[in-house]
Amino acid sequence: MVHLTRCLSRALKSFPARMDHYSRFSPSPLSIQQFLDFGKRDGSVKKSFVFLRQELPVRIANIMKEINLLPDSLLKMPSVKLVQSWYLQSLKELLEYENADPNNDICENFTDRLQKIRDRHANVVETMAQGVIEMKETHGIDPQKETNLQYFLDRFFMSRISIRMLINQHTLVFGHNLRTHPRYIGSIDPNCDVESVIHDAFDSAKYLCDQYYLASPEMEIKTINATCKDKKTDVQLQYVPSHLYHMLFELLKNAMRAVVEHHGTASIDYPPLEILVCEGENDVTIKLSDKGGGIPRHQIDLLFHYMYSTAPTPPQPGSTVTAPLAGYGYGLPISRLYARYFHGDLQVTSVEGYGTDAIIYLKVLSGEANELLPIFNYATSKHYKTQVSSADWSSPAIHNIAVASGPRSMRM
Ligand code: P4A
Repeated sequence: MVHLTRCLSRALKSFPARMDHYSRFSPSPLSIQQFLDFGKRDGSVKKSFVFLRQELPVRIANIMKEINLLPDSLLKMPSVKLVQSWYLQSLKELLEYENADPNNDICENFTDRLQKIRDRHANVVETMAQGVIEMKETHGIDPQKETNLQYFLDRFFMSRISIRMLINQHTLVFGHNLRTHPRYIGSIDPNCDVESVIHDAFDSAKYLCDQYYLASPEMEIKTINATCKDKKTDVQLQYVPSHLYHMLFELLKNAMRAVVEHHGTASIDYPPLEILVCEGENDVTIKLSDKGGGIPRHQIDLLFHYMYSTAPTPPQPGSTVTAPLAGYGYGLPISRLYARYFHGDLQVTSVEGYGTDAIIYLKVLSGEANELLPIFNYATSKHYKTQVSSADWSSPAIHNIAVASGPRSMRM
């Protein structure tokens, strides 16, 4: 007993050192092609185990280091502490495999462990959002803090997306679970049909919209395969359908809400959502156009701000709350992260008074679709320390600041 306690305390003491060790490695991004190759041909559970027991601690340690750069006012919030404790626990559990012999038993045990880790982190987004709300309520927020928080949350949630991708691939390819989709390699569909994902996301968004407003607009899809000479028009690519679904569901909810609220719930004939799917040589582009009245240009950026989100209270276990159609949740910022994760993008442009276009860009070539991962290094900590300054552009409201005498053109 005394021995065990001593071992444990020694392990805990050396723990920051282990974390430092792993945080000094840069994460290794994989492409969709590499994920596929691994799940199809070279896939051995041992190889995957040996890769993940290094790569998962690297990604976790990198982001844990970055969490430590957050302002104290946020770090002290109970929700943030809880999230930190999950990361710490998961890192500890993964480090148990550091020197393990990659035999069948260990590999099987590792796969089970990954599933437990994934479950532990299921509510990270809601809990982190809660922490931000707690901080806003107790300490308030200034522009500097807000900029840093936006920067952090983008990187933190991107890291989470990437860690879940690794865990999902390993557990789906090598675990015992029944395969729900025979075509899939883990969570990747080698023939992901864009139009059918649009239909799935549309049905779900329409269901919510009908429930909420008792009305909903239709959609019209136009598909162009610009690279095919034989006029084969369906657009397919190697992609993660659940990621695409997430983005489309979010954008369709927004578009439906804008259309119904702009035209009123009494209207019968809403202008349909127009969706263009086009495959070029580089990009698969999906453009959603609605005639929902649009939003002013200065509000576009706000759509992607975590801080403008209202309180999404963490769901109580077992509860079945009906989500509002499109609250200012984290839906859009996280959808953009999904797009950027494999080097695509998500952009929103609007014509105020008319309607909004939202565009998703995806890489056609799975070899170019590399993970985009945050790296913790010196530049990262510098970013958190640098003050936001916009002192070298005029601002409309300030006319009465005394300036040093002398011709303006000579001031540097
Ligand atoms: N007009 N256009 C959009 C919204 C309004 C819009 C809107 C009022 C704003 C916030 C919101 C949902 C809709 C759109 C498509 C988009 C984004 C915004 O992709 O028509 O909730 C976050």
